[in-house]
Amino acid sequence: MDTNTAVSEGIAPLLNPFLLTYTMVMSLMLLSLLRYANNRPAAAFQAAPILLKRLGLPVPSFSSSSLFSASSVSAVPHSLPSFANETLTPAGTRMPACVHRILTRDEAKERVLVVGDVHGCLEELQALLVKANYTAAKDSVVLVGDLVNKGPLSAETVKWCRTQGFYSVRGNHDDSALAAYFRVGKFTGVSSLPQAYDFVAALDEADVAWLDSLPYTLSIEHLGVVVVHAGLLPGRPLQMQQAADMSRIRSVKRAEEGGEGTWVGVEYIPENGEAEPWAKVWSQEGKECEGGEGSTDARHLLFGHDAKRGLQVFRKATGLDTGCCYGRELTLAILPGEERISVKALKAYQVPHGLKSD
Ligand SMILES: *[C@@H]1O[C@H](CO)[C@@H](O)[C@H](O)[C@H]1NC(C)=O
Ligand SMILES: *[C@@H]1O[C@H](CO)[C@@H](O)[C@H](O)[C@H]1NC(C)=O
Ligand SMILES: [Mn+2]
Repeated sequence: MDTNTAVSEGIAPLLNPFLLTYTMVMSLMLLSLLRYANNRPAAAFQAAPILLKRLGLPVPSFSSSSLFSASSVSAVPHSLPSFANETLTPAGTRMPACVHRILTRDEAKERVLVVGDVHGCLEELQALLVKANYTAAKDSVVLVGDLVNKGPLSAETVKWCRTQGFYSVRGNHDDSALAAYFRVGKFTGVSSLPQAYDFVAALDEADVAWLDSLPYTLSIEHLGVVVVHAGLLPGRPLQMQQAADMSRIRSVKRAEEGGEGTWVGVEYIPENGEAEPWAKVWSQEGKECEGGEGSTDARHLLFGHDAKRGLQVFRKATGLDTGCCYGRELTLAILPGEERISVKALKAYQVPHGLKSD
């Protein structure tokens, strides 16, 4: 057989009118499916068998639910609205679309690893996850916020945590990074940022969008846990908590107004007993800490932000900021259960100076 015959025999089946029509119909169907799937992936796969049936073609046996579990479909995260009605964060950026995120049982993997303040210490974070035998298949990671500033690899930490699909709540430093990026709040009108914020130039749009999406709290309801960066005011329902308290408090003292059992948050650690660790008050027995309907009191809080006090273990709250950026340790809690593990910092990246910026 000569070359020409071989070529024409090879092409001939493609010129068969039935096959041509079939190919065109399939391509058109695929195109419209793709367009549909772009907006509603689950719906497209529910629609697919109907289209196939109409065209008299065999319907594959898989169901849409086996392709898309509840968690992979949820573009809109599970959340609770905030009734504090704030429009701006304490740093002057816009409030996140979702202030109180709920991590559902379907979304959470076998273990949930809750990590203290990373502050750019990416190498220590990776070493800590190795020590915890982290695998993406079995573990969800939730960070207590303050991914950036003080340590060496702020932008890299944001990028890595985002691309790994980690969850995080929002810390005061994450808020500040956004304020620096958008030149709002204390960065309004600033043309060249302070050197400590050089890293924001290395954030791309996806990194910024991810930071902007970070909620102030993340509730893992089936584990009975709420993650927050700094703390919550005792006696106040979750949905009434304010961003400044959630991202900045270390201590609480009795309010002069508002009656018995009303607390105000403060950022400092008092020497003279005029205020107490918020987590200690939160953990006290008794009615004054109960927040009524929608209260988080029955749950255990995991938080960071307070490197000076370091690991804090109270009955209903555990503080995980063990000062990695100051040369101490990075710590994570393994849920469910009580286990915690830590790694030592590779070096002291920063000397603690005052507490306001922890
Ligand atoms: C927030 O808005 C809701 C709905 O308008 C209102 O019921 C609630 O009292 C507001 N909260 C505060 C703290 O003003
Ligand atoms: C990680 O795996 C090693 C080896 O199997 C084991 O000894 C260690 O306890 C595990 N650590 C954690 C935190 O699960
Ligand atoms: Mn902090």
